[in-house]
Amino acid sequence: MNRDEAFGLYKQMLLIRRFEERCAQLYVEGRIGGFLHLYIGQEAVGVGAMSVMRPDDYLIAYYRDHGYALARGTDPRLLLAELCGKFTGISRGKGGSMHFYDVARGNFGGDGIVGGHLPLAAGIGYGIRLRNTDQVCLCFFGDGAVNEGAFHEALNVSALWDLPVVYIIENNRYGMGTSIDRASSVKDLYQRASAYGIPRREINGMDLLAVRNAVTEAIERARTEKRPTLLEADTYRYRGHSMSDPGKYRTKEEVEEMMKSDPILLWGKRLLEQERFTQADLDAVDKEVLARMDETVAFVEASPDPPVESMYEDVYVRSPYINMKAAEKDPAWRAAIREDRVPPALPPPAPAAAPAAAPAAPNPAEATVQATAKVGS
Ligand SMILES: Cc1ncc(C[n+]2csc(CCOP(=O)(O)OP(=O)(O)O)c2C)c(N)n1
Ligand SMILES: [Mg+2]
Repeated sequence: MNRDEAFGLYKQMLLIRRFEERCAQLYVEGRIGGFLHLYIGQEAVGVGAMSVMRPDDYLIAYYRDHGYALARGTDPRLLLAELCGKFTGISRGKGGSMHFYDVARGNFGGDGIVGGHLPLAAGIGYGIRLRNTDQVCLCFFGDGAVNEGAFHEALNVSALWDLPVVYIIENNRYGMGTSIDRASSVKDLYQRASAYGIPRREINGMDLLAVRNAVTEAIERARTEKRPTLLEADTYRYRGHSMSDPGKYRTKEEVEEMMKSDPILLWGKRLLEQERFTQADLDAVDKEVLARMDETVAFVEASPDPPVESMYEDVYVRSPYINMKAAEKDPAWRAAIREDRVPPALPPPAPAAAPAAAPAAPNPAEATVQATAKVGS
């Protein structure tokens, strides 16, 4: 990795952090509806893994999915618009936080059912095998998913059919308010792969370089040997499970202790000590990211709400498996299948010279808001 690339990854992690801090604010203001699960603290996993994928590879993830879309290069304006239910959103405002899809970038999105997308990842892997390409699929999920039957089904067929899928557990120690100690008989979650003869490894998920190295090795195995891997990235979420979680199942001291190994701080330290960047360089990029967020919010504020008719759109797809003759007699189907609804062309982001309006937290790890709003998932 060269110096510019190292700096670019810092900027990506910072963009995710600042994007989500802004999301928390907008949620409290009632401008984001539905659920909101923040990735803050876990950025090194998504950014590290994404940085070694090829543009034609695939990813599929769980509901804590903002970081993957941003690291994969989806425009933050489309993502924030999605969160605010705007028609300019990446899923036309119908998906919200848990459903950031971007087909052009091979992003099969977030999934709200714990473990539900693991068999889909196996299916993507099977599709790759059938087309006989050397693509791979990365599949991200939480520690809670390893106790779901779907995890075991997916791992079994992936090993049996030699599927090029890299399964990545983001072990943040809790599934909602239940600690891993109360949920799993085996604490080393990666060892579960041994039951299926799948290569496995545990990594420090706060260390971007460790993530990159392990994912590089796993991707190489998937591409060349067509074999799956299970990685367990040890990480931590600073915020509650979702915005409605007051976090009473853990102590403030525990959270503060974990923040000492904040992935952005650690990577920033590396840039200063090994790559000859200065603190002024890091501050400047933070300003640039904050200005980009102001611009993102302005775009969303100027965006229209979805028209009522759009409620009936995006319900069906044309498919060889559907009786098209019967379907096309149905006016609702015909309305739903309109194919002229492509996302609007976006103007390029303005140059990032404007000073940030939102106050910069001096230390990204300190900017925590334990907001309480709706009760639920
Ligand atoms: C099948 C299923 N069971 C329960 C839920 C409710 N639920 C939503 S998130 C969650 C916790 C999952 O924790 P984990 O997999 O560790 O991911 P994290 O939120 O910690 O990132 C639960 C139980 C669900 N969405 N789907
Ligand atoms: Mg968890």
